[in-house]
Amino acid sequence: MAAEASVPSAGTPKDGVRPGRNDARWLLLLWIVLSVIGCLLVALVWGPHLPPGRASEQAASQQTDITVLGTLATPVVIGVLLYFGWALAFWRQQPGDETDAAPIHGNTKVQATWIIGTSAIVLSLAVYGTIELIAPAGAGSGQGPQPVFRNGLPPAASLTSWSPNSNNLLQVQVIGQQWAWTYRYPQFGGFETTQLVLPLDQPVQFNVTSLDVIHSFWAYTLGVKADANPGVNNVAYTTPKTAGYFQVRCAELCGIWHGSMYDTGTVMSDSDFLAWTKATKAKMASVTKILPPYALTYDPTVIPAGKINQELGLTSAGGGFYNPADPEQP
Ligand SMILES: [Cu+2]
Repeated sequence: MAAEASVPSAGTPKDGVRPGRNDARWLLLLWIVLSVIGCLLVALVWGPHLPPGRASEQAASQQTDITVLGTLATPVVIGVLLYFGWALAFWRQQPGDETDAAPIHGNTKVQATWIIGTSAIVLSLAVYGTIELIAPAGAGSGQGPQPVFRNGLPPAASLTSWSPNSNNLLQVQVIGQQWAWTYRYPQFGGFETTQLVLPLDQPVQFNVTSLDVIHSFWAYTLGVKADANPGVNNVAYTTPKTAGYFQVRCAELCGIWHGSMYDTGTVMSDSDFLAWTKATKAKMASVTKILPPYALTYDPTVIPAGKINQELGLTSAGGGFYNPADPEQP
């Protein structure tokens, strides 16, 4: 305990100065009692309410990590505040006392305690943090096109079909564009929609990309945050554990309407999810057939604008899709 640093080497009880030895004992006792209370409060009372919650496996793992870090930091914070408060209350300059305090240096016990204590805390947290960052399938973060940390999840066996509880990951492509998210479901005919719907308790692989600038797909209550880069497929995993709604935001300043890249996703039962995919596939059929074929990345400059305009009954000058090859368009 750093309190020993305050022990005056030649301190005397005269002139209203309290004996240092008692201070150290009191500080140590108070620190232990307050730390035990503080750690219990942080771990058991505050912990379950810390973000990002427990709506997915990845989110739950992140909440546990934050609770562990918060609990370990509590004795440190209490130690600093207690020492500071004690110094203010009892070690302040006495009225009429113009002398300096006794100089202290070279306290080997305090120095060794400090160096060993802080080294142990920092190094053990570095190991814990590193393991936790990668163990739960990359902790929900984007791992690039070839994810190393899969947490036992299999690669997608089929890109043309999916059924619940199969050995085949559900693929959801997240496409960022100024200024909206769209989602493509390759295993259900490749339809593209503005609704993000996921089945409960099923592992999901997000393939995140962008059509223009850098965005960041942030479904924070699912514990997922992955950059959406043009020309890059960025893979992130989640397994939703709570049915209901979750928020999606863009976490990368991507232009003037960045703030409007805000979505509400839905987690529903397997049967509801399958019914939704069936209905959406049918509803979007006319659009799906003019979309570019499903791919992990897209080059928006080669999207067949003419074909799309033709399918939609628009002329190229009629305000249809922007075609950079068309000199009539701005
Ligand atoms: Cu954005």
